[in-house]
Amino acid sequence: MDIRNRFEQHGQGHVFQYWDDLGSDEKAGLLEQAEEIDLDELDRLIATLVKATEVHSEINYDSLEPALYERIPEDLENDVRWQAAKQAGETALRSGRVAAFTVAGGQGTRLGYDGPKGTFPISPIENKPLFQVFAEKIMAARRRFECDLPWYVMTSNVNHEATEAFFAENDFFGLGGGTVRFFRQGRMPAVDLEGRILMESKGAIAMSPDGHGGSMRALDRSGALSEMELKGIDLLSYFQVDNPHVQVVDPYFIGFHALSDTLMSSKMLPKAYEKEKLGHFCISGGRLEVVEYSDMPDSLTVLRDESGALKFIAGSIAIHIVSVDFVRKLTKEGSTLALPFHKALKKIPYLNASGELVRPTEPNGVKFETFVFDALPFAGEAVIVESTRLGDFSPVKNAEGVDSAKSCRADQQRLFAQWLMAEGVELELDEEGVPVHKLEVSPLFGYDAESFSESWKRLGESVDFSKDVYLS
Ligand code: UD2
Repeated sequence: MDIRNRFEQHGQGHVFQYWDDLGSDEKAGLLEQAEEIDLDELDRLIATLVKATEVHSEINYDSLEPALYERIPEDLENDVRWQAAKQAGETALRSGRVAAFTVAGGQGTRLGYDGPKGTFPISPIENKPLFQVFAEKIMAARRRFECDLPWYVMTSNVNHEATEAFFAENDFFGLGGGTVRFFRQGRMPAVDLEGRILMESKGAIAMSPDGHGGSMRALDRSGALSEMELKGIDLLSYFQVDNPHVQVVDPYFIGFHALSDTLMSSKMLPKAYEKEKLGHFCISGGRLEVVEYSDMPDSLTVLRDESGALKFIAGSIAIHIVSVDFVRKLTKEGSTLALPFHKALKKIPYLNASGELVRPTEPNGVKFETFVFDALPFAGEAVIVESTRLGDFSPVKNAEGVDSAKSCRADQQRLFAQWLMAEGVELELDEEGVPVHKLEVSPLFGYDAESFSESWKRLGESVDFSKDVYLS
């Protein structure tokens, strides 16, 4: 068999070691996985990322400079540039140029939750799952801007069926099945520290999602990109499934992008503390780069300017506007703009030489991933727009502590309290600024200060905040 020979030639013949013991379904499954692997590419990755003693970096850390960004003006309402951006963003939304795009292919290992992360219950009273929170924000934006605003959700082999089933069971949260489109990202084999492909069973290679950078290729291969072009959608509002605070479509941000010549824009937050786990927006060799927190030398992470502020303060919160044209350019046959692979050392269950499954307690292998922000250097002019923490970012990543469900629910309530207090409501807060009685606002009632204020004024009835309150 030709494919077996190819694996032999690349030193990966063991993948078919148990071929004769496999049933026909298992054989078909293994062949399908094997066909997906580009062995030449894998050889290159093993040589450069697994076996090389020194990993080559394009970035010269000695000359790295912080990237500039659009700061939120003190008087936002009267700032000419920001208001022009808002207007441009609203116009783009009203003319149906925008689609929401969620990357939801990750495995959620740190959270310790079994199931697609988007099904994780997160709202403080109603326990709405992450997907429902986004769905309601999308619905609210459709109503406000009178547009179709379709939603594209990238899944992976790990969670595709479960994600689709979850939306079907919940009647697509009222959005209409035809307006939510799911597609799978690609996957990559994991290898051990010598570069041998790891097997998870006799008939299956240990494969994992190819990173959120895989979204570019997956948009193209799934046909979603062509579909968007046909519908006249040219802007994608990109966000991660783990962040219920995100403004799924933010007119200011969309507008800054639309008014510029860039092909990809990003939101930033000033880092809350030195080691916060956010990528850093930097300029390297004249181009915008995001340097991931794990790659940034400590000496730069802690560096401060004359005013005492962190020098590399602009943190990436993984919210972008991506032009559809850009995805086309990146994925075009023969494009030289390939996103680089990164390696992640992981504990990967594997079949040992005697054919037994081993669950390692120490990292034993490498997974390969691409990152979407590595497209930024190819996007032209850098457009980075500041956001507010409560207004856009409080992710659910860990089972406990920072970025956990608990911290996220507290942040949601801080935000809702902020909106209410701006309307003159007095609330009892604990010493951490969280309302003593639970508070939840449906995105259909208000998804930002402005939309909340409008609904609140229309409500015209008094609300008793001495008990838990859900405004919907
Ligand atoms: C990411 C960023 C970090 C910061 C932070 C904000 C990277 C490498 N780092 O950190 O700089 O912006 O987010 O929260 O991205 N995903 C897929 N497919 C994959 C892998 C991931 O869809 O193959 C999705 C995943 O479902 C999640 C998101 O990408 O929505 C982030 O993935 P992560 O949890 O690995 O990223 P994290 O927290 O290390």
